[in-house]
Order: sequence, then C-alpha cells, then structure tokens
Amino acid sequence: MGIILNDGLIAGMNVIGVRFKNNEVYVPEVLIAARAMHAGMAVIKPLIANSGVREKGVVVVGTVKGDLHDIGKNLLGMMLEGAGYRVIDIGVDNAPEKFLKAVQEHNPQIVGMSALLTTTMGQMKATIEQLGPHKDNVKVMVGGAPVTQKFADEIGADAYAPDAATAVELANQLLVS
Ligand code: B1M
Repeated sequence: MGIILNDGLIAGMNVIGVRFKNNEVYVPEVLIAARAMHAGMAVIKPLIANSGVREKGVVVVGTVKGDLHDIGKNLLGMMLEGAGYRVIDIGVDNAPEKFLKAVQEHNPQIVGMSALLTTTMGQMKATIEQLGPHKDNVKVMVGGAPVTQKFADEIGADAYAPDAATAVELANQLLVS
C-alpha cells in the first residue's frame, strides 16, 4: 500500500510539482494530474480501509473564504487518509462559521485550513477567532503557498506545514502533544 501511495501516486504528483515550478507544464496538466491522483486514491481507498490501519483521528480540512484553490488541500486530504486519518473535507470558500460548524458537528482532533492567496490568508485568523472556546479542544494547522511559520505564530495556529507530507508528520505530532 505504502509503495503504491508513496512511490507511485505521490511521487508522480511531486514530479508534476517540480515541472510546474520550472514552467515545463501548466495549470491544465496540474489539474489532469490531480484528477489522476484522485482516481488512483479511489482505487486504493478500500485497501487502506481493509489493511488494518487503525484510525488515528479526525481532521477537518477546507480552503478559507474567498479562495477557490483546492489542489493542495485535496492532496493534503488524500495523504492524511493514506496515513490513517478520517478526513472531513468541507471544500473551498469556507467562511469562519463553516469551519466552526464542521468542528461542532465532527468533533475533530485537528482542523486544517488552506489558503493560496495573500488576500484570503487573513481568513485564517478570523476562523481561529470564530472557533472561540472550541479552540481549546482542537489543534489548528495552516498551510498554502503564501502562509509562513511566522504568520502561523502571529495568528495563534498550532502548526504550519509547507507541504502535505510535512502536514501529515505534524498531525502525528499534534496528536501526542
Ligand atoms: Co490561482 N493563483 N488564482 N488559480 N493559482 C496562484 C495561487 C498565484 C500564486 C498565481 C500567480 O499569480 N503566480 C496567484 C496568487 C497570488 C497571491 O495572492 N500571492 C493566483 C491568483 C492571483 C489567482 C486568481 C486571483 C486569478 C484571477 O482570477 N485573476 C484566481 C483566484 C480565484 C479564487 O481563489 N478566488 C485564481 C484562480 C486559479 C484557478 C481556478 C485557475 C486554479 C485553481 C484550480 C483549483 O485549485 N481547483 C489556479 C491555480 C491552479 C493556481 C496555481 C497556478 C497553482 C496552485 C496549485 O494548485 N499548486 C498558483 C501558482 C503556484 O502556486 N505556483 C496560483 C499545486 C498544489 C499541489 O500546491 O496548492 O501550494 P499548493 O499546495 C501545497 C502546499 O502549499 C501545501 O501542501 C500542498 C502540497 O504539498 N498546502 C498545505 C496547501 N494547503 C495546505 C494546508 C496545510 C498544510 C499544507 O495544513 C492545513
């Protein structure tokens, strides 16, 4: 299972990421690769479910209000699922109230917010504020191209991950902290 996921699907996505950065492929190819990864994950999902991997915890993931970018967030969700988490994906363009509703409804250990625009990053702070007292019971992780560790510290997030693989490692650490 790990070989299919790590050496196949994720390795392929990493190749696309590098080529995209080098302007060797463009948005359509990135979208095609993301779709292929989704299709591959759908095939191996039942195997993950039956492989005896114990559910580690529940993670709510979503892109913040005003932001429609979801490729990175989807990749994060897939990698978390592959690592044994139950992922509640609330999609894109989520107002702080929507994150709060998802936290109340699903009682996750971690809520993960993604933002790809400098203009939408601020919604992460607004969401943490909206969580209010619920923030004591859930760890908040943030990520996305414009987000930095400094920004995460400033808004009171519990963790910042520059990529999906690091996000999974940090999720594991957050559960024991
Ligand atoms: Co947009 N876009 N886009 N775009 N887009 C960027 C982000 C931009 C940097 C392009 C540029 O100008 N160079 C720029 C933002 C500038 C800025 O604010 N600094 C930009 C812009 C301006 C816009 C529009 C405003 C363009 C316009 O309409 N004028 C518009 C905004 C729409 C909106 O959201 N309201 C727009 C629209 C779009 C498309 C719809 C065409 C499409 C999105 C399709 C989709 O997502 N379904 C799109 C795309 C594809 C991009 C680029 C080209 C690629 C983003 C991507 O998917 N990367 C992007 C340029 C770039 O990044 N080079 C760009 C691949 C993906 C795997 O990486 O999402 O970074 P990424 O995720 C990584 C990490 O960031 C991290 O892990 C992932 C994998 O390792 N990560 C997390 C992400 N979330 C995380 C959460 C975590 C932890 C890690 O914890 C919770």
